[in-house]
Amino acid sequence: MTSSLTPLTQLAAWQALEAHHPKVRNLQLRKLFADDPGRGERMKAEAAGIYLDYSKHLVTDDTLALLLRLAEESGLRARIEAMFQGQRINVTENRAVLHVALRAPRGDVITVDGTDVVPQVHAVLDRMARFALQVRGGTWLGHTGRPVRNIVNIGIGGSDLGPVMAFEALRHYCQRDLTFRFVSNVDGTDFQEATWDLDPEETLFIVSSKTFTTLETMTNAGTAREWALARMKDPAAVARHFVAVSTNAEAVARFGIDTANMFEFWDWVGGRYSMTSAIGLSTMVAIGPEQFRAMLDGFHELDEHFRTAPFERNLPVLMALLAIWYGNFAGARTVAVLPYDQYLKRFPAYLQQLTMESNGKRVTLDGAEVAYQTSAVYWGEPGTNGQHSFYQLLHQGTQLVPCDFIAFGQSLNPLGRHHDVLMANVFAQAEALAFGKTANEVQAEGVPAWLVPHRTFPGNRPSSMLLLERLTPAALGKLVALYEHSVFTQGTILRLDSFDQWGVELGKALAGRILPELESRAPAPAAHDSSTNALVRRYLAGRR
Ligand code: G6Q
Repeated sequence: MTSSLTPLTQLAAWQALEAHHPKVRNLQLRKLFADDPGRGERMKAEAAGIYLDYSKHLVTDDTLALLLRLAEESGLRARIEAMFQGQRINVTENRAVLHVALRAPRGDVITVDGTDVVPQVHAVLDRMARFALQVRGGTWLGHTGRPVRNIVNIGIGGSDLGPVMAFEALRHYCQRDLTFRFVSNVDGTDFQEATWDLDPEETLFIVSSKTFTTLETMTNAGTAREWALARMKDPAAVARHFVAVSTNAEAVARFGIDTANMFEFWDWVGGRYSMTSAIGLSTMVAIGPEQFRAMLDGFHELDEHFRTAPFERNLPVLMALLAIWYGNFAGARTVAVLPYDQYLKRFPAYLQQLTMESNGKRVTLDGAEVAYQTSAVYWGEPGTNGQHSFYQLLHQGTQLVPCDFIAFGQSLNPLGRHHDVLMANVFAQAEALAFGKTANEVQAEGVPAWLVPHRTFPGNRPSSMLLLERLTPAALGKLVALYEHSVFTQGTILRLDSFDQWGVELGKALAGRILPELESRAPAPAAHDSSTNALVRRYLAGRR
């Protein structure tokens, strides 16, 4: 590292990138491809079964060389090692960051404060597997002796988005005679709609909460207990119908869940990095322990790639460097994530938390205000649906939106011509974005002059293409790990603590102050600003 004291924007590589930008600001993808017929073959990287085509980006070999220098000057290599070695790199919470230990094979050694955590990880995985097999085999009986058939995960944020995304992504591998539901929102509608058709005697709740204090989760868990006991009457039923995933055994016991039915994890697992911990219990019940282990192996393969591959062939590093290029040098503010696989319909929502809660920060690790862009806004929808909605803006709007296309060579549901149609579309979209259609080309088709501007596509719109063979549990693991490490790389270069989330606290605290006013039906005069006071009064008037 040049020096952690040298501000990022003063690093030689950063300054070189600034000097380089004017030289490439007018790059044209059409020309780049015409001048270099091998570009599409050359600008690719492949590892762990993921093929990344980054040739349709507005960069030259020089741009990439400078970005790679930036990674070196930012001390990325040392920081990766610090993470893998269990150092407390989450400085504002004084914690190690070891989601990589959750997928380390048995026998690996990863220590936190002198203790090897890998045996603990596998002990919990083994307990999860025993439990999952009981539920899947119909031998986990409810209080009235009937097998559990419905599994409801209650959790929010990191304790929901991973499980629900993984369930949707891996539906193909799920045991179909079990029903899975996910309740996260404190809006009672979420609980009501998730449970209205379920029989409490056959329903098991997994209360997933690292802290076991989260308002939404505890409110939903309390409602679930009432719902179950309204039918079964006997408080002893809680032991058969509730299990917990948490780091807080005391609070779990206080809730009435037998701690023998608690699956633990550790403070070195961040919420949004927790889907491979016991937070993945619903996933394991859904797909079975063997497939869950295959998913962990996929994560691990990508972890090892990230740790060992040279940066110029390192997929997460390349993706992160491109993100930094667009956010800080090319003026992009958002990234569209466009999976061409219906099973990945919740993947963009999952990535929103991973990316924006990690790097949506405005101060560096040492508290100094940043003088550059941090995280982009991530958003997206599966293709081809998005094509009939917001792609208009991607093709002809005024904003630069780099796109991540994700596609699979083989379909899990090979029906007729569907998959070829799907893949033709994903390739075509990347092609259309990059190369567009000129006014001359439009004119040549006989389009009347007045319509030509409307039908012209400027092109030159960048995208990455991530191609994988098949959406298996392992492939999902690789894909998630790819983004996790890209986020970490961006956070490292941008000098952020990618593992805290202080930005969620203020709203929580203010809600805690407003709630008593709402529940007591008594607005506290002048408790807030005039707008909030008026809103509280109006709401309470409506309640009467
Ligand atoms: C994620 C965040 C956050 C967290 C939820 C739920 O990184 O920490 O989304 O996962 O607030 O917290 P609990 O698991 O403690 O209920």
